[in-house]
Amino acid sequence: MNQPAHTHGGPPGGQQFPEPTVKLTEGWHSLHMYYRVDQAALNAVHEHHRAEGREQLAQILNPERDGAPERIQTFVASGSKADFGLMAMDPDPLKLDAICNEIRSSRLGPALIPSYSFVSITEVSEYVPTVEQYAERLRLEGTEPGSPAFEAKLNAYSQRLPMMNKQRMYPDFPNFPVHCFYPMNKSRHPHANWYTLPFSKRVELMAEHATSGIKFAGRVSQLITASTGFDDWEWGVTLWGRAPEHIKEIVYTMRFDRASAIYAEFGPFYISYVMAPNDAISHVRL
Ligand code: 76R
Repeated sequence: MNQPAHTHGGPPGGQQFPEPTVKLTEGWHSLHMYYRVDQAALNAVHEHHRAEGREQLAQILNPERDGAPERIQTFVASGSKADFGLMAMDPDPLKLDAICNEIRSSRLGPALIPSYSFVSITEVSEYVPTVEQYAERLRLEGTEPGSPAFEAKLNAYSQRLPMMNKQRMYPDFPNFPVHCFYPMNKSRHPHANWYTLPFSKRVELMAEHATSGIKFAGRVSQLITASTGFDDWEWGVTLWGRAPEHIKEIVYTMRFDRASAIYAEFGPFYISYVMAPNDAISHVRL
């Protein structure tokens, strides 16, 4: 009796659940959108509506505007899959969804055809070692517990970990001009089923993966967002490169990690160049 509304659906016995919400308890929603320009539809937009539409689009994509999502970045996409794209993150998924609706209902909307989208959320992977697991890893690698080297490495890791996890959950976008996106799965093939491997084996393979990835520090910045239950693939891989060749090199190199060589399946690759909204709008000749 007198059950408060927020216990709806809870088991008998009055167990308390948090208020239902579309926001994440921790982390951000993420949206990647790619658009193609329909030139015939663009030609049909009246000239002064077109100028107004450009302004509307620049404003929608402006990271500084009132009500902007926590993160938003615009890029121009190479090749025929898309003309331009955006990536946005926020605690509120409806704020991200609103961007698509604002673009569609703008003066240029009829000419901007979504050609690809990817919906995901941030996460700290279960394979990111805790400080205790990192100590164990050092020990297994032959660093003597209690030695100065051991203490220094462990200390550095425990200093770094909170910042690295913050960057995974609430990422800052790096100031790199090359943007690469692709979705991926870990395979469930009968002869290469990631999901039937014991956790200890997956940890070992992911540690090898991290060791090969870390060599690209300063040249490539990676963001892995999780999409199981949210989109058709299990993860979205976003890479930002200081220069384009690093993207090719990292994707090629990491294919030799056993975690990728044996278990990774990839979707389409999008390569784009980051631009301020107005520059992107001019570049694609809207
Ligand atoms: O610091 C750490 O120990 C974190 C280690 C780490 C994890 C847990 C890590 C490091 N990754 C992790 C998780 Mn990654 N990553 C990819 C791809 O193209 C391919 O072959 C695969 C796409 C790249 C390029 C890449 C880069 N990583 C993951 C996961 C989630 C797995 C899960 O949770 O089940 C995926 C799908 C994935 C895929 N990874 C790194 C990199 C790089 C460059 C690093 C080292 C740099 C860093 O730690 O910031």
